[in-house]
Formats: sequence, C-alpha cells, structure tokens
Amino acid sequence: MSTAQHNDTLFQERVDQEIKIEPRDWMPEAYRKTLVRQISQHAHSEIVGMLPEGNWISRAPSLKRKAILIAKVQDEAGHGLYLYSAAETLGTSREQMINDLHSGKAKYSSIFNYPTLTWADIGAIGWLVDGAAILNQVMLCRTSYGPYARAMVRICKEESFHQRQGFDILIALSKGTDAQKAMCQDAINRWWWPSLMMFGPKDTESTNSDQSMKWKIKRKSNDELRQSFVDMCVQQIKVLGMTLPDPDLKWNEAKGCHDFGEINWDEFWNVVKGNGPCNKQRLDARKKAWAEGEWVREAATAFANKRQKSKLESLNNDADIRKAV
Ligand code: FAQ
Repeated sequence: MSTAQHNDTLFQERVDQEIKIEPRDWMPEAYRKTLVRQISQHAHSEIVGMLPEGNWISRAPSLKRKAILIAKVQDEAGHGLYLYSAAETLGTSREQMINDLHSGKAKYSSIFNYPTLTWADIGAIGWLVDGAAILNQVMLCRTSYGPYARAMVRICKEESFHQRQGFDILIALSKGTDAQKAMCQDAINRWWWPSLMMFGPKDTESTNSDQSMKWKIKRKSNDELRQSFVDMCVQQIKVLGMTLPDPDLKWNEAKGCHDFGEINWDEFWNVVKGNGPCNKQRLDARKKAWAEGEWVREAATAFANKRQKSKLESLNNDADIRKAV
C-alpha cells in the first residue's frame, strides 16, 4: 500500500469512528476541496440571503415587525461570518471566496434568486426557507469537520427563531382580512416549489452526495431531507388553514410518507446557472456593497496594525525595564 493510500485509510477510519477532523489534521485534498466548496457556498447563501428580506425592512408593517426583521437579517450576516471563518481554517482566504462569488464561479442557494413581492413573502421565507435550511443544517451539526459542525450548532438555534417568526407572520395574515389571507396563500404558492429545490438535485443526479456521505460531511441525502420537509409542512399548513400548491400531494400508507408532484428541474438548473429572476440583481448588490465597504476594511486594517504596533512597543518597553532592574 502506498503512503497516500495508507493516509486515506487512516483518515476514513477516523471519520468512521466519529472523531472530528480539525484544521491541522491531515486530510485528503479532495475532502478539503469539497468542504471549501460547500462551506463557502453556504456562507455566500447566508450573505446573499440577506437581500430579499432586507428589501422589506423599510416597509415592515409595524415597529415590532421591523425590529424583529432587522435582528433576523443581522443574524444571517453573523452566520455568513462564522461560515467564512470555518472555511478559512481550510487554507482559503476570505478574499478568494468573495472573488469567486463575484465572478460567478462559486454558487449560492438558488432560493435567493426569487423576488419578495409582498410582506407575506417575509413570512413564507421564514417558515419555508428557514424551515428547509434548519432540516439540512441540523444534520450538519454532526458533520465530520469540527469547525463547520461547531458553527452549525449556534446557527441552528438562531434559525429556529427565524422559522417561528416567519410562521408568526403567516398566522397573523391567515387570521386577517380576505385580502391578507389571499396574500398569505399567494406567497406560499410562489415559495413552495423553490423551497423544495433548496435541497439540491435528486439523489440520482447529485454528483457530490456519495463521497460526501462517505466522509460524513453530509449525513442525509437530498431526497431524504426533502421528504422530511414535505411531511413536516403538510402538518404545519393545517394550522394556517392554507394549502400547499401541489395537486399530487397525498399520504402514501405503504411508504409512511407523502407523495408529492414532480419538481421543475429545468427551472432549478436555470436558476443555478445564473438565469433566475433576480440572479443579476443579487450579484450586482453584493459587488456594490463590497466596493462601498472598501474604506471600512482599510480603516479596520489600519486600526488593527496600529494596535499591534503599540502592543509590540509596550512589550519592548517592558523588556527594557526588566533589563534595567
Ligand atoms: N442552489 O451534488 P449536489 C439558508 C449545486 S442557507 C444552488 O447534491 P451537494 C439560511 C451543488 O452546489 C441555504 N446550487 O451538491 C437562510 C452542486 O454544484 P457544484 C444554503 C445547488 O453540495 C435562510 C450541484 O448542484 N444551505 O437558507 C443547490 O452535495 C433565510 C450538484 O448538487 C447550504 O448551503 C441549490 N439549492 O448538496 C439565509 C447548506 N443544490 O458545487 C437567509 C450546506 C445543489 O458541485 C434567509 N450545503 N446545488 O458545482 C449543503 O448541504 C449541500 O451543499 C446541498 C447540495 C444540500 C445544498
């Protein structure tokens, strides 16, 4: 057995024994690459994901809803930052990751390329998008790479609050006027199918799943998670008194889960390839924010350098005093 094969075997044994992989541990290059890809895409999704909801901060229907929405959007920024930090531990710079997002090389979740047309969309995002994100992310709390797993624990706690706030918005609308009820149903209709797409392609089409499952980066397949999501939403929609826009949705006694209609995979790939309703708008907004934040990054670096310099100077002074005594 060659040294490389031996290392691979030892690595897989550690993964199988549920020993977390840490930044300084040896890891196959392909494992590192897969993690950088997934974690950076995840980070980009959190940051781009601030945009559709951010649109509604100035139009929230009350001061209370505005304060809650600001807190939620701010949480998403925090998630992005933990995730960029986790990806940096794998030896990729944040600048590189941001460049890859801006050049279109790195992906981010398809869901954030849809527009938020009404206030009910903010409820639907919280309920459906955060709901889908939680299902996917709970399994990632047990992912094999330590820094990613630890970041996910806090993120999941915050996402649970996000989902509840979304559901709360929808409950209020579902008990409102006929126009509010119609707005609630319309938002659910528009966000339902894109939310199912968030889990990624069918297992048979998923290029990364097999290896990611073997390395325990992923613990459940795209289809398994999607099915849990459908089963969960079927129960929750009853509380809202609304419907899910799928005539093929029905309980399958033999399988013990719900059957549901075929996802429009052409639409999914079209959005992933950059041709969704808001892809251009989202990337333009991120590039603009990055350019306008240049002076902040410069100022923060200058401040950090100055502090470092004065810290070194005071250490040198201490050394001089010690020498003199
Ligand atoms: N959109 O082989 P697979 C959130 C790509 S966070 C775009 O199955 P994998 C919080 C995939 O990258 C939401 N592209 O891939 C929030 C791959 O292409 P590549 C994000 C997608 O990695 C809420 C190709 O298709 N969550 O919502 C998508 O094994 C509210 C083949 O796919 C995460 O990122 C998609 N939906 O499984 C924020 C969680 N699906 O890279 C604000 C972490 C697939 O080879 C407001 N990520 N692709 O060129 C994951 O768990 C996985 O990466 C999956 C995809 C499950 C997303």
